Amino acid sequence: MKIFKILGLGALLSVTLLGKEIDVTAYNWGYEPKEIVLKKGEPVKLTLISKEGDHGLGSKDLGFDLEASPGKAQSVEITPNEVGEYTAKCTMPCGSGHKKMFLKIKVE
Ligand SMILES: [Cu+2]
Repeated sequence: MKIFKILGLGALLSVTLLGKEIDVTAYNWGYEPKEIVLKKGEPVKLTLISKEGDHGLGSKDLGFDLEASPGKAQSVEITPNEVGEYTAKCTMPCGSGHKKMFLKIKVE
């Protein structure tokens, strides 16, 4: 019983201190996952990781622009303020599939 309480407290603390974290992995040419869901008013740390090549991930509406290359990830903390469906795109010309790189971001 005691252990469960401690675990519960630990989970609560990490959520309070760190907030939500989402990793997005870019490859030639797309993102994994293809869609993420955020909560309105809830801060989230978004990290872009690249598995191959240089890629970006940006959304003007949500106010971020990340760039990553293998071994060099980049993070940003955002707090979406409006419910809706957004599309983030690759912001770095990265080759023939560049224009097909989209990530759907749903804010609930
Ligand atoms: Cu690109």
